[in-house]
Amino acid sequence: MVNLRTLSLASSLVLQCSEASTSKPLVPFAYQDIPLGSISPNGWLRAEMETEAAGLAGHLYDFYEFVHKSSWLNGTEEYSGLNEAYPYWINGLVPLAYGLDNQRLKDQVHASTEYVLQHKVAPDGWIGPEKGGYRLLWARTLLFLGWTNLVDANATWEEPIVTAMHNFNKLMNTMLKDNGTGIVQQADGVLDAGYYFWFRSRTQDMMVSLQWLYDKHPMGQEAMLLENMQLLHHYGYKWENYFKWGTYIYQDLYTVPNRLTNEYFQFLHGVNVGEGLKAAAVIRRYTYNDSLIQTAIDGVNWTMKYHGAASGTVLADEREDGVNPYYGSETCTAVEVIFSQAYNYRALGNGFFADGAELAAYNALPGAMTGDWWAHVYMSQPNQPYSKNLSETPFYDVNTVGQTFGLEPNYPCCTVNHPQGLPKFTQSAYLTLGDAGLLHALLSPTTVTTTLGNGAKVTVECNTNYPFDDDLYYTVSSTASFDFYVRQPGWSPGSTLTASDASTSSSFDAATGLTKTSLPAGKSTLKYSITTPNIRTEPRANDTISVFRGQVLYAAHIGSEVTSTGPHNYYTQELYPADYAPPQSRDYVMLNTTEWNMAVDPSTLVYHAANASAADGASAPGSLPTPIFAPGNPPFYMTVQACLIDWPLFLGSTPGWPIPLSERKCLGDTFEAKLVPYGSAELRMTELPTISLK
Ligand SMILES: *[C@@H]1O[C@H](CO)[C@@H](O)[C@H](O)[C@H]1NC(C)=O
Ligand SMILES: *[C@@H]1O[C@H](CO)[C@@H](O)[C@H](O)[C@H]1NC(C)=O
Ligand SMILES: *[C@@H]1O[C@H](CO)[C@@H](O)[C@H](O)[C@H]1NC(C)=O
Ligand SMILES: *[C@@H]1O[C@H](CO)[C@@H](O)[C@H](O)[C@H]1NC(C)=O
Ligand SMILES: *[C@@H]1O[C@H](CO)[C@@H](O)[C@H](O)[C@H]1NC(C)=O
Ligand SMILES: *[C@@H]1O[C@H](CO)[C@@H](O)[C@H](O)[C@H]1NC(C)=O
Ligand SMILES: *[C@@H]1O[C@H](CO)[C@@H](O)[C@H](O)[C@H]1NC(C)=O
Ligand SMILES: *[C@@H]1O[C@H](CO)[C@@H](O)[C@H](O)[C@H]1NC(C)=O
Ligand SMILES: CC(=O)N[C@H]1CO[C@H](CO)[C@@H](O)[C@@H]1O
Repeated sequence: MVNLRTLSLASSLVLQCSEASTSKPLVPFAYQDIPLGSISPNGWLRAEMETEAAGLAGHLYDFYEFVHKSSWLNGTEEYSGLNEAYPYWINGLVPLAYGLDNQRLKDQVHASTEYVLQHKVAPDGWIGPEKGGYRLLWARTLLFLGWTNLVDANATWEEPIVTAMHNFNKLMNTMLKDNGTGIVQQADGVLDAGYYFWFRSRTQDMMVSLQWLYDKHPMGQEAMLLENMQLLHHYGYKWENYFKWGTYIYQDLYTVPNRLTNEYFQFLHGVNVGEGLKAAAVIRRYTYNDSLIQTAIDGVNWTMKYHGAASGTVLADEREDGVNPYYGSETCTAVEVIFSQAYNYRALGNGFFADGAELAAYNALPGAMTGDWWAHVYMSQPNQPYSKNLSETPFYDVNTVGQTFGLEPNYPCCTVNHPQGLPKFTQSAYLTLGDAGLLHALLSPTTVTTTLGNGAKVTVECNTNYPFDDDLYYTVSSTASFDFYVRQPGWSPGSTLTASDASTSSSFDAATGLTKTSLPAGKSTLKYSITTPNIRTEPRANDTISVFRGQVLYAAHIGSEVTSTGPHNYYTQELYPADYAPPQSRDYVMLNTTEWNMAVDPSTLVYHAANASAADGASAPGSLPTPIFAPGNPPFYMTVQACLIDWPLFLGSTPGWPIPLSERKCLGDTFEAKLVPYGSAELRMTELPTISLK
């Protein structure tokens, strides 16, 4: 059944397609990506990713029923009718396996992909199970993000995956033209807003893969790919309309009428927001509408200003609220923010996005994981002085165990979605510019080997303890001359790039924030030093501050008494049978062994780096403890003078708003508090009330 509205929409789309040349390229990325597998982590980042691979992410396929016995594979398990667990897994595991060149994980990726291609592709082009009877497009979105990465990394997969994706694209075209089947309704016209809601907020993530086909493997299908992007946009929720001043809800959501919250809920769900931050940049690629650049900047800027955490993620539990430090943030949101910020940087070239990607990768994500990467929280609170089954939930839509570290606290989506964060960050570390340029975009210890457009075969190895340290050491080899670029973070007042060959000079472009140097064929060594003030504070609500050194957020350390059990079932909250998960999978209770209700005097902050910087003239940094984000491991900390103040609990369960500055007075003696990197602080106070102790 096709109604008139659909027909008129379809005919106008046909008109647009025939007017445009079908092979008109999409708007190019500001900087081009480099295929997965060409960039690998070094130093502390390799240790983190190896810990991830040896932890929960690297063992989900072996035991976790929503992956191991997924209805996408040879099983029947799903945690919801969205059928999204295996697709989330493959989205994260492809870059983890190929980023580390980890054969065990590559074998899992290959075996499961082979299974899906052989058993889960229907004759009409549909891919995946229809458990629950639904044909929801959503889960395919995640599968395709994994698949496109796999094809880029390994050409063996190109033919079967590109074929399946084009066949699916044709089926999706008939579904979408049939009154939005698969996105707003089922084939029989039945609406289930609960399930359909999600994809309508997330269509840009499907467009990313359709654009990949269009750019790299169009097979003459440009017109249909374009029409599908337009139809997805037509039926989807429109982020570019929400990220408009006048519509955008910048207030704390608890202070606006419920009517508004309900009407806009699709734009207020934290994971939706994390994904939607890239929508404007994605849509611009086929609409050629440059006013979407400002929309993308505003969307990120307002989200972080009015609903953001100092750690770089979005406060939303699960709905956005405001900036109260007891509001929580899903681990899923952190990894989606990293992916969207990295995408925006690649698409638009504004360093603001790269800063955001680094901030979330170096703070929000590790702060949500235990050091061994076996347990994660569902909700991270900026002020989280204990992590336990709370007496009352302070969250909008999350239960009392949401901020405990475990296997699947509150809901399993973050169990299967957390793996993508670091691997996708790592694969975005370098980008190319034009035919002869290579850019170190997301500063990190990483090595890239690639061939540039001018034919130069280049390897750049970067050794660094950044973001803990300020020097990046590069060893470069190239078969031809090329231009090497490095990004300067937005908070830095300056940087120097010096080459071993003194005749090589470099120049900084303030508009792009990039320093460029032209390197000859052969070997070069370079040292990039970023001027980093030892202490940078940012004001937060109600006369509180967050403290940074460079890209590292520091939080007041809270001593902990840790106990653990085997994992609990998220739904029944009962313990799983003892043999359900590997013994490393634990659910934790972490209690404060000190008082947390402190105010600090910012003028007394002192930074301490035992022996962080390498000696002058060194060509590599010293090594850091492994894994760097385990509690107590980072050899960097700050001290500050503090005293305890009155600080009421919210609902008797969690620290509430700090009392107003005018009412703050010390309850006892002044003491020295210690601040540690947020990513290593499972228990922490991140938004610190200020007080004058002079
Ligand atoms: C088309 O979808 C809308 C809701 O999106 C629904 O109200 C309408 O009945 C559908 N029409 C047909 C012919 O299926
Ligand atoms: C699926 O599992 C069943 C029972 O465990 C087994 O008999 C069958 O061979 C499996 N099929 C595949 C393709 O792995
Ligand atoms: C590419 O995939 C094929 C098929 O799974 C596999 O045999 C091959 O080892 C993979 N290549 C690499 C470099 O991993
Ligand atoms: C371009 O995008 C802006 C922002 O969403 C919108 O207001 C404007 O109408 C669009 N222009 C065209 C020609 O579609
Ligand atoms: C973000 O918004 C603030 C104003 O609130 C403005 O000063 C700043 O320049 C904006 N950032 C970007 C990257 O546009
Ligand atoms: C958390 O506490 C509630 C009672 O407040 C209880 O029903 C639930 O089982 C507890 N969950 C866990 C995982 O201990
Ligand atoms: C832990 O915090 C609670 C308040 O939430 C406080 O009453 C208690 O004294 C603290 N524990 C210790 C050991 O300081
Ligand atoms: C700190 O010093 C120790 C012992 O001299 C050394 O092994 C380590 O590499 C140094 N760490 C850093 C980060 O320089
Ligand atoms: C107790 C208190 O002063 N709370 C304020 C903290 O800041 C937020 C955001 O500015 C205000 O809405 C609260 O009223």
